[in-house]
Amino acid sequence: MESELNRLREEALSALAEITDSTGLEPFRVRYLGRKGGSLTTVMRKLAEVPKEERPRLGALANSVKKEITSLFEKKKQELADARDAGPAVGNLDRSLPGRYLPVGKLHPVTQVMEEICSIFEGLGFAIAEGPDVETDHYNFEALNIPKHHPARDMHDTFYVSDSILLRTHTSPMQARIMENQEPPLRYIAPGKVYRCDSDITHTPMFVQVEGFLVDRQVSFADLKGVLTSFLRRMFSKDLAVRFRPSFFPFTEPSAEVDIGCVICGGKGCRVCKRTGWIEILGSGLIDPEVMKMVGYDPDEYSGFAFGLGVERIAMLKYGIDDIRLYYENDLRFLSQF
Ligand code: 2NL
Repeated sequence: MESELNRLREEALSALAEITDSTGLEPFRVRYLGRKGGSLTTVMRKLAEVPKEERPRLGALANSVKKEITSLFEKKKQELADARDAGPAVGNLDRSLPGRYLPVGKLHPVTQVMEEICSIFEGLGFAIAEGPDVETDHYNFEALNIPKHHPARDMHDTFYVSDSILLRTHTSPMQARIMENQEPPLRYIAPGKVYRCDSDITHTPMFVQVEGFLVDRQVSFADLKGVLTSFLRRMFSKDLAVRFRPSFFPFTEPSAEVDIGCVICGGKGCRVCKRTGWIEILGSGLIDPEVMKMVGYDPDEYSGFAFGLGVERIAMLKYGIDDIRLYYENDLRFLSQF
């Protein structure tokens, strides 16, 4: 047994010397020091079989071998850990330095909400069309039943580039172009930037709109109500209250503004809904027969509805933002929250 212990000691010490990284530690411990089936444990069990008078000497020897291997094993473990902390020997590399900051960008909150609006309308069968920001007076106004000197032009606070060229005040010029070039049935939305010379807590000179229209045979106001109610309930909540209130737009007749139950106070009345419990969210209506004629459709054959909404306003309600100018000040402390 004595020779067996010495042989085991030699073997363990050379095995330990060959370990060069921490993955070798556990197999070594199990093989030599393990309680179940470890070599030392197995040899020490045999102490019971040796003659009584030999037992104290062999027991002490076995213990010292075990102690030696255990302490060398612990030393090895510490050496490997120190080597790992010191890192590879590459110049004066300081492995305790913090890692490099990798900034991760995000979409602007207005873009996120615009994409959400577009995907809901895509789900309702609408296609997406984008057009130029710089438009002609014809598509921005004339084709939408807003002739020169019409009072509705005053509402639009237009930025003119020249007498007949301007920054679009809404995205509906795109829809006039589509109607001129395609035959019904049509279902389109036009998202994009629009420009109006106006700036205060609820207005910025540039804002994002989504306008849409549907033209087919026998389209009625009920279709408009159904599509817009579905959209708003998908956007806000399944049981959202929605109401349609008579209004006026030059390109639609009849026209309606759409209100939703206040998403801030739940309809009880608060500052955001001005104590009415309702918030105006959309403009809409059945496309005026004059517009249908202008784009070459027979208003007796086809009818349609159209609507428009401001994306910043919807994002303000969704996220509880109270000043529209925050979107465009480019302060990352604000923008990175979405
Ligand atoms: C708004 C605008 C509305 C439209 C926009 C529209 C009209 C036609 C074709 C395509 Cl003829 N789009 N847009 C129609 C009705 C109302 O409202 O600024 N609402 C908050």
